[in-house]
Amino acid sequence: MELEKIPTVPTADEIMDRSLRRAAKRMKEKTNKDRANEEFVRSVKSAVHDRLVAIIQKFPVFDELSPFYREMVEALFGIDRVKQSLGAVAWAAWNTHLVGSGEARLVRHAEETRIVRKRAVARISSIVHQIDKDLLFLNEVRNRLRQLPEISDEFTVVIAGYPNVGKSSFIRQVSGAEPEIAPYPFTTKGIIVGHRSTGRRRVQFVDTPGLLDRPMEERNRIERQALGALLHVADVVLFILDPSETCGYPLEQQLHLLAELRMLVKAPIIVVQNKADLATVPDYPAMSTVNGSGVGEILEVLLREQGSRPTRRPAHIQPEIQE
Ligand SMILES: Nc1nc2c(ncn2[C@@H]2O[C@H](COP(=O)(O)OP(=O)(O)OP(=O)(O)O)[C@@H](O)[C@H]2O)c(=O)[nH]1
Ligand SMILES: [Mg+2]
Repeated sequence: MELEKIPTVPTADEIMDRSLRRAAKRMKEKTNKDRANEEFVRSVKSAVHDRLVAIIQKFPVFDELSPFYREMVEALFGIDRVKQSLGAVAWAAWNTHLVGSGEARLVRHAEETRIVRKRAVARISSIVHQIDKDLLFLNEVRNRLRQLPEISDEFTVVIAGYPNVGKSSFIRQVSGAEPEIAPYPFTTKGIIVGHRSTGRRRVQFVDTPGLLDRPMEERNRIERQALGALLHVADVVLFILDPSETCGYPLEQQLHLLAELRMLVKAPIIVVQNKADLATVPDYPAMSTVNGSGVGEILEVLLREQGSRPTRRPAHIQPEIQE
């Protein structure tokens, strides 16, 4: 996946150190002292400029990402904020080029070429250090985007519900995924993917962070990742209720969230109540991921949907715009 290939974003100091080292090597090749100083400035300018441009080029074009991954970047960092930092890097590359080229011309005619050389390096270094925060931020983005799971075009079950209802416990039971399970909300903070083979086909299970029943604008970055998966990669949704309310949230709120998702999500939603070892309500099939009761039956219901779904494209490929 493209997002895995973004290389480390260097800090301002790293960019300067490397560029100066490269320039020093080049400088040694010149016997004339003035020529050597000019070569040094040109070399620093090019090295810094090229490194900055490379950073921008290695980031994906966000508008070309699939809706799911675009939604993930938006949820985690905000696409505009990332674009702003990339814009700052472009600004620094352009200014390095301008300042460096201007100073290199001055070196040639200067009385004291060494002084001009030092001034040129100081000016370029100042430009690069002005974007140090952007470079650090972009490296943070890079590190996080690399961890995003690969979503394939296999039949995909997205598991959703309130926090702490047993979503991760379910995916652990039915697939190879091993998410953390804990008796408090928001244990799962990102999207987790697991697989299960049924005959010749594989099913992809996507565990999501818990969602709260609240207005969209109040939802945090963790919840918005869950929505991204529900909206963009689900062939079918398994919505888990916890009627025992040991999750810490009333059943009524959980049902409100279900009603909202029914309006938002295009994929069919299958509802199940978990923690049947503690409590059950009428109307929904029941299971317990603790003692395993009902889990097999729910799995069968989910897999029945598999035959009726067309295969999707991989989530990292932008669908063509329909005329
Ligand atoms: N009694 C009982 N407890 C369960 C059952 N399933 C899960 N639990 C417990 O409920 C708690 C939450 O389980 P998780 O699987 O982490 O829940 P989650 O929905 O993934 O939680 P978040 O990631 O925080 O949204 C854990 O303490 C589990 O042991 C069940 O069927 N019965
Ligand atoms: Mg979880």
